[in-house]
Amino acid sequence: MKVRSIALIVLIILVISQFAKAENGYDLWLRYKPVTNAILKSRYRSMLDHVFFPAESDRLKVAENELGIGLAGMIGTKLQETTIAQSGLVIATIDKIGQLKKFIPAGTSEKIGAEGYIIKTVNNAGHLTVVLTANSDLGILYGTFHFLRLLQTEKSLTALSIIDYPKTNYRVLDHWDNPTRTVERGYAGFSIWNWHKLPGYIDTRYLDYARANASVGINGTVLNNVNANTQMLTPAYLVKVKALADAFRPYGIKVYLSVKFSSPVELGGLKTADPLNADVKKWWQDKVDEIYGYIPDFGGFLVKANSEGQPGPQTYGRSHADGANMLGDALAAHHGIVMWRAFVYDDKVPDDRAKQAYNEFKPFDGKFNSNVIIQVKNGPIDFQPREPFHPLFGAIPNTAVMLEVQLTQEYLGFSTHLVYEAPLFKECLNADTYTKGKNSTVARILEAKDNPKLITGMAGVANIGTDVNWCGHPFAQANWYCFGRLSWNPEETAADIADDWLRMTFTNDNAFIKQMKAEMLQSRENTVNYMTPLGLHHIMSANGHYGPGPWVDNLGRADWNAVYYHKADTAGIGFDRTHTGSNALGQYSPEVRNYFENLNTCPDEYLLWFHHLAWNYKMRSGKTLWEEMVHHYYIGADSVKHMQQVWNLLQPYVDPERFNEVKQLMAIQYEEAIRWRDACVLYFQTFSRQAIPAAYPKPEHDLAYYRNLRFPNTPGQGVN
Ligand code: BDP
Repeated sequence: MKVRSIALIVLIILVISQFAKAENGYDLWLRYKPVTNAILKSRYRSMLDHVFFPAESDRLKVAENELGIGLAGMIGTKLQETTIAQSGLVIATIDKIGQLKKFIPAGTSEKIGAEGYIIKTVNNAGHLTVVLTANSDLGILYGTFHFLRLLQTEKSLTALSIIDYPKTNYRVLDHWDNPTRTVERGYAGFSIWNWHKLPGYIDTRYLDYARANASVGINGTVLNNVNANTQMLTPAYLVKVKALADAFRPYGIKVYLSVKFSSPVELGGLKTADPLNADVKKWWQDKVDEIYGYIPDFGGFLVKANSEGQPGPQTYGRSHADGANMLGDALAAHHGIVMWRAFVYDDKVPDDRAKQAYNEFKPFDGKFNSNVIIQVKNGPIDFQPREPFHPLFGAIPNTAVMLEVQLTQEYLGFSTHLVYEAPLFKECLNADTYTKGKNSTVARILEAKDNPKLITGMAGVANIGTDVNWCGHPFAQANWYCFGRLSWNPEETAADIADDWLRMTFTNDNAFIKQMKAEMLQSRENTVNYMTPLGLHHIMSANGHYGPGPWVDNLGRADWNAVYYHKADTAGIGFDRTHTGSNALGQYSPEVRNYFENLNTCPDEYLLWFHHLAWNYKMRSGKTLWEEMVHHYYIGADSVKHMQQVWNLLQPYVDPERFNEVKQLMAIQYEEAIRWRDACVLYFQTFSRQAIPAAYPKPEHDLAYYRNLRFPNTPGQGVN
């Protein structure tokens, strides 16, 4: 009896301790689990048992606190403060590192600027010391996260020589969050901003959000939807915005607001929002001054104007430059900026929507104020699984330009599909625009290397919500993470970032890393294959964009319909954007234009984006276009099955909670991939009039079945 009750107690303790270890994903990549390599751990311990870290400011206290959590978790030591001479780790701004200054090479302080840092192992009078130094407290904060990452990824500390600084100025998350707490295109629950409880209640989630952002160098957050509600500019909301700004400040994060161009009418009672009208200018100036009264380091405005029904300067016969500069003038004295979106398309449907942004902005190159930056989506249509780079990159060399990417997976399977987006972002960043000769990459343009006086930046549409793991899918966290890393340094590789993220988020075990990294790097191509292979685009279902809808042909305007984009008929398929078609290719440099226009060089990946081709067109593979398309749909779906198999094999390396969560999500992804495949193949078959090659399994249902499926209440259709 006694033995049995002891056994029971032991069992209960075991169960409880399992629970205590439950991994729900909340800690993101900041888990700080014990270092598993015993030799490394003891080296870390002997080096880091004494630290010099004078932390006077709020920002330094945040860094010191993070270091404390990290060291306690990873090597089980407490922060012991001592003198520089006795420390194995010295963290302080350059003016405070005393005799260790001699180890900082001449010119480095200028190079790292206001946000960069140096991490260097030096011989400190006979013993090795890691010096982490910067010009500012913010540099120290970023450097501290980098230092912790070295431990998280189990790197040696004995010969460090890191000089790191951001290559862009504004590294911003755009939340498409509404005051109702719904999130437009959000698939991870509701908005994390609890407007009702603000300003009185500061949820610890806000601080964890700020920590996560600071850990990857994100320095700004636009709190509300680009389809902006004017409420945000009222005093009742500004005090709430101020509370968030105060909470984020120690982490180096500024807040921004999306504003509606017609606010002077809707909030101010004016008759017009004409940007050249004196009363309108005054209204905005007063509003901006009021905001800075609450938030002295407010970041500025994000504006969606004359797009998808939003008002803008063109409503009053004025240009984008007139509108943006008027707001820029109002913000200038406070050092705020305007992020003016180039995602414009108005009610007059053009011959090709892909051309509209270029046509509207190119004439105004050099006409924007220096605190205005044009925010350009990676491709000319709309965050599709694959698009060529946007022709505006490099086309407006005298205008500040920032890249906008979408982290939330509106067109990439919501939060049930595993899609690592860094390869997508890198495809755009590495694209050569040839606008200043060879090697005029988008990354180079974003970094303003040829025009250093321009401000620079990158924006990511956030994939964050109230789900306990923040992003809905454990692997979607990698998209938040890689956005930060790439906005800090667009030259980093998708593979290196995935490597770090996997180590920090799961384990340092190389067997796991090797296989899962390969799956992550392949995942975006998988999804392109089962959704939109060979340059197809915008064939998602109407409005909610959930699942396939290549048949959509009844929406209010031509360029909202799938049929507008694929143009399939019995003769062939694809959007002719060459000189015989819309000539959207005419917006690119001659080298790029020729490359895509010439069928001998145009990569298969972009084929139907730029060309309308016959179903029997011979592909490089020897297959016909029809056969090739079918092949891509099938290998796309098969690749998800492969990913499932790999994941199952990796079970021993992953905690049960996240293992099961990902396993279930992959099963959903597989089902949806099959649905995409079968629906698209059957639909396009009505035009090609050719059989699905016998080698492939036949679709389970007929086309009518897929067309009639309805999915009410799919997430992401926020109420503004
Ligand atoms: C589209 C989304 C829409 C956004 C729009 C934008 O479907 O909800 O408002 O982008 O970027 O992809 O403004």
